[in-house]
Amino acid sequence: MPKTKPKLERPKLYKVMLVNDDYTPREFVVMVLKAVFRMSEEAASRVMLTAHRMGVAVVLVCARDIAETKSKEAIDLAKEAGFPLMFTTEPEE
Ligand code: TYC
Repeated sequence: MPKTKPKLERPKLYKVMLVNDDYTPREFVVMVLKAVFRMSEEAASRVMLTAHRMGVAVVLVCARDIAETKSKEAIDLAKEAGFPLMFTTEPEE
């Protein structure tokens, strides 16, 4: 009898996306990326500029719970400071 290997589904990965807006200062976006996503100044500036120019940028690809927790943390920081900065999460194809 052929051995049936139990298929272990790999958990789906999620993307955290940074969304551009017209009001949040660039420096604030960079600060949030560094504080919440532990990015270097250079990486944070690059991602911020990509979102600024293209409308959105991928910040992180990770497990769903981490993606959701981190994007909420980042949105909350912006809310406290009175900025409309937005992060979204979506499953990777
Ligand atoms: N567009 C903003 C500005 O010109 C800066 C910004 C960049 C805001 C990226 C959000 O995801 C963002 N002040």
